[in-house]
Amino acid sequence: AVLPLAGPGPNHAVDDPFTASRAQWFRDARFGMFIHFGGYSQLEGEYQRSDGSTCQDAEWIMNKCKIPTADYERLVKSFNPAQFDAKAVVATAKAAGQKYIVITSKHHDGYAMWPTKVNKWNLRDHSAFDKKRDVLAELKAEADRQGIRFGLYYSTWDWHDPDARSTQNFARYKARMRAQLVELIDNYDPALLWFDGDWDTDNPPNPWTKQDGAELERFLKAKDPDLLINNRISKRAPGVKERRVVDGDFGTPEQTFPAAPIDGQLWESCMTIPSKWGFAKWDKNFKSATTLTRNLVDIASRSGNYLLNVGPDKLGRIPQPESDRLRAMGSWLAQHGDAVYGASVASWVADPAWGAVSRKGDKLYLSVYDWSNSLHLKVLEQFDVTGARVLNSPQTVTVTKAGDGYDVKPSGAKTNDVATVIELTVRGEQ
Ligand code: FHN
Repeated sequence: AVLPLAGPGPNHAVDDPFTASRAQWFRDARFGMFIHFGGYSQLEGEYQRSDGSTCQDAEWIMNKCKIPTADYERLVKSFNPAQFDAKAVVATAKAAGQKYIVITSKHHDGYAMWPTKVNKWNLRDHSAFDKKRDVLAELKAEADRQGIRFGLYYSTWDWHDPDARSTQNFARYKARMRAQLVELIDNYDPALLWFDGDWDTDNPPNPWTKQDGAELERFLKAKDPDLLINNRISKRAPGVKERRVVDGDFGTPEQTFPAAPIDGQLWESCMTIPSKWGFAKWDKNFKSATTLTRNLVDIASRSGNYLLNVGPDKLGRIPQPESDRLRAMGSWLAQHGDAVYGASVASWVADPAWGAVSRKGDKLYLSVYDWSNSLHLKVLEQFDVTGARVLNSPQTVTVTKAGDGYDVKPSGAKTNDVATVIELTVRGEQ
């Protein structure tokens, strides 16, 4: 079949109207929940070697601790996340102010979190879990019920399937991978597919080619034209840290975010709350709610999304320190969400040292973290200020022309320790 040039198909120009309309929900959402949950969760970050020593890792434990496949299979056989509660997970995302969820359907260990018919290496056929349950179906149904978009992570890299490492048999692996992706689309209707393991140049010898990525993207979008797909479906350009869009719809910086918007591209920064993605009982260095909230504000002010990860334990529960931080972010967002949702870069002003500025329509949102200096706004393109207020506060705000921009002075002290938000109504040339 000949695919049309416009419409469904690989489309990497974010300004293209087709991509822009498909991506509108994503651009407005700004904040999502990533969930790393898989066979590795059963090990909770620790592996006892036969010599009695302990090796620690998390979702990479099979690879990093060099666990023989048979031993890993034996350990995962007792995986029983009986306390996975989709309603509670989605409620936590809602309470955090997150607008979408992306859960690992298959990580690098190849273990499928749904009852795939492609192999037996999955949560239905290889676990101690209730055979009638399907965590992806439960989460999808609950996300629909609570009005949250649903996305699936899928690792193209696979440590379990021998054909994934074999140049000779790679076509067989590709066929199985396609079959699994068709199952995922048909059964769970994801709004977004999040690929990983991007066969980059760091992992030779790798049979996957850039052409394979482009073909897969075309195949998936022909099946569902509304799908959003991240850039890791294909090889990334070597050495490009920000993980810009080469293929797919959006770039994926990881554990970091860029200092400015990425060339008009859609992007989403994914990040952990402690250090690892999957649950590890020793992993306790949690970022503070203040840091996480400011990251979100900074990211929105650079036109990006923040996909913040949780790693459920072997019973399927989101760790308390993670849900505590998410709830704290949600309570800040409940009062200051205008600075984030649907907001993007405020290109009329320079990035300030005291916080971040985002823009939505005729409003600028000044999120102030640091009050040690006066609030000066350096103007790059002229605009008039026709109104000003402090969100969630009766304070008045004085805005005066000063030097290369405006001085902004609220009538009182900060209203919030994470960030106080001043809203300016502006009128520009355009
Ligand atoms: O190796 C994975 C890692 O476990 C995790 O899934 C992250 C999430 O973006 N991606 C990979 C590394 O780039």
